[in-house]
Amino acid sequence: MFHFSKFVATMGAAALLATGVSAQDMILRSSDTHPDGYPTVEAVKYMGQLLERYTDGKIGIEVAHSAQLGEEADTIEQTRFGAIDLNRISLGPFNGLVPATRIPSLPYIFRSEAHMRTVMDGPIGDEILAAFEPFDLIGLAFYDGGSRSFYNSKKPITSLDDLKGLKFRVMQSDIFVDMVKALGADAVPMPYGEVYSAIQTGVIDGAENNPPSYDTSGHYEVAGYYTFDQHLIVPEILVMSKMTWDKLSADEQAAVKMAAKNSVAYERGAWDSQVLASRNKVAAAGSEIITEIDKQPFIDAMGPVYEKYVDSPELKDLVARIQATK
Ligand code: GTR
Repeated sequence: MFHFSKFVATMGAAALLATGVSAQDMILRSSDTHPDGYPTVEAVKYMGQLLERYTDGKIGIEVAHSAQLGEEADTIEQTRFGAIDLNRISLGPFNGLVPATRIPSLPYIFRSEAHMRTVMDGPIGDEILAAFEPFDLIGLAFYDGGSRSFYNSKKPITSLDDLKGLKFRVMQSDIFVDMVKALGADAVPMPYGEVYSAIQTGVIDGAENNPPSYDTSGHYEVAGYYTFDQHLIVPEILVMSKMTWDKLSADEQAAVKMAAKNSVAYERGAWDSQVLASRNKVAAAGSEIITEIDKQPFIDAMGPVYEKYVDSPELKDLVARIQATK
């Protein structure tokens, strides 16, 4: 949906002419669960600046951060129906809708964050972006969401044994429920915005996320033990509503794609600095960060998850191609 700039509405065209200020014809509204200043929020703002430049000021972007437009699972539907133009969101909540997103959401599918970036920058990333179109969404670009690890309020986790009996919040996708079960713990799928109070009130013992989310959500205040087991490296995606996309001219569509692609390096730069800043901040606040952990038993436990979700020849091939990517 396009929104005429508030600026035009309040000043009126005559006033604009008089002041020589040009206003955008359309503002695309973009959703993000994270607060202002978070790398993904800043990257979409940066994309907006590029888009304004590429369209001679005609199209801009307004980022509705801090889940103002709803929790991720709900914003997917709103984006499909055109109530939200752009959405920066994890691939996780798409697992039920877009089968190809299951593969980069599998535990330990990427050997490292660098491997993830290489895969998503190449032909496999393009295929996954294209897989959104039948679901009324246009995949524009992938951002980095780092590695996700477990944190909890009870005790330091240094081995699989320590996970037993603990209950963790996961994103709303069955893959993550099965992943936690395969590791011997319990999982509760829950919207991101409910996690803080669920830990605080003891409904769950902890959750799993990357250091910037652990920091900016405040979860470190209620769950002081963070273990770098790095079980997931789930890319973030920026999608556009196909309803919005279809209203753009071919030139405008190309400008949107280019602006999105050219914001990726910006996000990655901001991401890398934020990971360091968040690690330092939570450590200074008293979190115990456990980095010495043997990941091999965690990796070995994931067999049943792969068996269940890599359930077609196409998905098996995708896994093999990701693993073969250097
Ligand atoms: C963050 C991710 C969000 C959201 C959140 C969650 O790392 O950037 O898009 O998926 O995790 O756990 O819900």
